[in-house]
Amino acid sequence: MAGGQVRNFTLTAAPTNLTLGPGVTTQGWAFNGTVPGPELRVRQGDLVRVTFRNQLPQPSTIHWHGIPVPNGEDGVAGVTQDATPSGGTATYAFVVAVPGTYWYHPHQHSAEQEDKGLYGALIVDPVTPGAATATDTTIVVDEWAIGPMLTAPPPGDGMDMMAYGIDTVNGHTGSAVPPLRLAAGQTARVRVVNAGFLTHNVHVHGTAVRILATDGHDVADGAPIQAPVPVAAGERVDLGFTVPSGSWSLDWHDGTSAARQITIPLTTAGTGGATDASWNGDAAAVDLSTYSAAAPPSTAATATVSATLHLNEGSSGMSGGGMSGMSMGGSQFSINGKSFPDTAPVLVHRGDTVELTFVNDGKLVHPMHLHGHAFEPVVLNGHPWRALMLKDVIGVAPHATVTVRFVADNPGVWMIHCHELHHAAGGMDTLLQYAGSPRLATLTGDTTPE
Ligand SMILES: [Cu+2]
Repeated sequence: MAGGQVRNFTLTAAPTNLTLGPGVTTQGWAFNGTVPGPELRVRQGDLVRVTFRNQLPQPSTIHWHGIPVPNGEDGVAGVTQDATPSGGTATYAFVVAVPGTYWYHPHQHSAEQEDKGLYGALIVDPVTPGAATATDTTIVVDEWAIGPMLTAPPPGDGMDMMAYGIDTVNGHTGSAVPPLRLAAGQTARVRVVNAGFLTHNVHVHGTAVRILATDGHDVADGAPIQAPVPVAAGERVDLGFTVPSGSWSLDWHDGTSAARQITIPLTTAGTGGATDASWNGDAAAVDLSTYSAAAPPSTAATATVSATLHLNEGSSGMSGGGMSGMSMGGSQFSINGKSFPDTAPVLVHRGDTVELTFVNDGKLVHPMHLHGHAFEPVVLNGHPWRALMLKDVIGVAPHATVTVRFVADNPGVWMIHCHELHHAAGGMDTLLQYAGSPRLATLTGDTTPE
């Protein structure tokens, strides 16, 4: 790898008055005064050194989502570090070995802290550039619960999530969403980061797109598609397309009316900048497991460790209760019948080929995230996954069974959790534990990674 540079950044987390759109204001929390926080743009091989200044009224951390950092830099309160106290400062340092689209957010009280606006993109450019793209745009999508009725994040999905009535892209909603100005015939790359709790299906009207990368990792020679592309909570998808002339736009089809607020007009230079006003909130999204790409799935060695994780709403002793009647802070989300921290860890040795099978026994989508590693989805509901994709989040639909595979090559103690962070806060978390790796921090006092 080419010699890297040392890249220094300072991220200050503090309460911030936010204006998301005309008349839409909220008291949020932000990095360096903006939502999203500053985009950290670095090059493969760089040493990234971040000074974190915590001016929040509570302890916090920063997690580098998708980057295979050394365990001690992972930013998980109570697992890899003690949270940085209010008024305190911490330093993170890690080499970015893998190019792609990543992001950062707290991992202490994250259902609350990330929800208030603490997130930003971390883009790693490759040492050897691929095909040139004329434009490279990052879009971070999120939902907001704004209104006099709500004083805290709601505990679940369904009715509770109806409180999330405002959607934003890059911190803007409605008429405050700026148009993307592109030239017809240009090759465009759009990096979509989902910092919210819901799956959002992104759709570029007026042209076919290719999936260039999932969760930072290139997808080789993917087929062009017209349908919306699903992006689960915590997930990233890079889309590539040739900018058409005429009317078009980028919008979202995820079954919520709030998605209407974040249509991005795409203004083609020289054509007067018409936008596509059509909107079909019910358009079906492409099934990523059937996406075709030139590179075949890997035929990795047989797993040396296999674990099955049954995901459910309601832990043992609470089954049959459904969502109603469950209270915030209880153990309403489970893995194999237990809620974190009582869940059983997945035990591995360095060099193991690990297969995790997620079985969704519940009624809600669970976007499952693994820290410190990228995995390859290999089987969905008994059928082989068609295209080779490396990912760190996978949306597991109700009643679905998904098997993912990875090599245990980054020793430590790592979170495996649902990235619908209300579910994580309710206990849908466990640990990937390497033999011989010390756990660097413990859950004490106010510490909670979710
Ligand atoms: Cu979940």
